[in-house]
Amino acid sequence: MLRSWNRRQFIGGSIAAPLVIPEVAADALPPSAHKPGGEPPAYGVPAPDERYVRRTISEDGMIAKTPLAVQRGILTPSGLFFTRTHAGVPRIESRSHRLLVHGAVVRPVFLTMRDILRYPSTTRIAFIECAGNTSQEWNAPSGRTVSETHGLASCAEWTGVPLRTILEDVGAQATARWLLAEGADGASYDRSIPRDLAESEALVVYAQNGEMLRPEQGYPLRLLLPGLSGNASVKWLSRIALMEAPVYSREDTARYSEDLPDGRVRPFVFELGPKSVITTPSGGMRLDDHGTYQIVGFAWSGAGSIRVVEISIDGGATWREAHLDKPILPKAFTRFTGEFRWTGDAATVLSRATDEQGTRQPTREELLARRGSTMSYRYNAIHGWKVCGDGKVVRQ
Ligand SMILES: Nc1nc2c(c(=O)[nH]1)N[C@H]1C(S)=C(S)[C@@H](COP(=O)(O)O)O[C@H]1N2
Ligand SMILES: [Mo]
Repeated sequence: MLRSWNRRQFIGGSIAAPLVIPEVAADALPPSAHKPGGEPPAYGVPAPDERYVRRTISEDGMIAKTPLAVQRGILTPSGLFFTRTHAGVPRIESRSHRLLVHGAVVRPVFLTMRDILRYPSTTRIAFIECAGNTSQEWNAPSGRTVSETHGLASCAEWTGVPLRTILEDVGAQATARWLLAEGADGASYDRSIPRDLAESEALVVYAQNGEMLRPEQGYPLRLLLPGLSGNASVKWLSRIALMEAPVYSREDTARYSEDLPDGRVRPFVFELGPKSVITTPSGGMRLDDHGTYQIVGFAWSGAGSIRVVEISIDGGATWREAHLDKPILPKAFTRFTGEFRWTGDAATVLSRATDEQGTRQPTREELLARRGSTMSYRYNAIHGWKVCGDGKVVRQ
């Protein structure tokens, strides 16, 4: 069979001589080329060979981690987005869901999803990271794969209504410096959030990666606070109360406050520093032969966009700049790549990110010196993988 889709070639705008296409013997064609294929499914799913691509679910079912090693671009597919719940995934119907906005406002309202969809909307890409991501590294470094160590962070495109628009609409009073966000799940989950932090970028989100939210991401409505600790992005959002002071809820106090080295407690900590991790090669992989490999990873910062990522292949003795793929978006995953020649000797690969504020990801020693080892949240130190002499990749 002669395949002739390329009979003419255009050079400088004029038509060149016809190309001679080499012939291909019929039996050299792949079997799939001999017959018509099947119908596409009405809602597509990954190819059968990709069935191993799965979130890892904790024994109690409250945590599902993203398989970052096989995330190929900056957007986490919706079905692989990490999920953290405190009382499981509730089943909520869009048609009966309501958002109550009240407290220090001129016009308290119950908004239906139809009301929400009538507000002017906007779309942006942002990561969410659980404050507990990589928390095992504080005291007992463990975790074999990058999903185990860093899988409580994911990135998606979100669509919704700026919180500011809703606050203006209900006439939020100037004295209301705090808001309480509450979810409709069984966790009685509520968080007090400083209004200035929330109002600048927060979205009341109903869609993710171009379709309505997945149930585990908060269907039909969630808060998204780009760049801030994940627990502030309240899912199954059912109430926003405007207040003059925080309520000191369980989540505000027993959970997401921080013990300082001097014994005091710091409540309402939301910021996330620059962080990066190499996803290829990473724990559990194996290099086949000596030669050149591509290093791939993700970097992100709650403070804005990533300015530089550096890679070391000698355990931190020397560093060189990684290539950053575009787009480089604020408070989103940035994909970085670099080259690695594996000669067969053991090697340790590390990455460190610097964000637009000029803040550089610390070493573990620097982080512990600064924040003490009793910490359990917001660990963001440099992480490494060791390529052993037999090609096996394990944690550093
Ligand atoms: N209503 C409600 N919102 C919630 C939670 C919850 O348990 N209930 N978990 C929080 C925590 S701790 C995190 S890290 C993020 C995780 O968002 P995701 O599951 O969409 O990744 O949701 C937050 N919002
Ligand atoms: Mo979290």
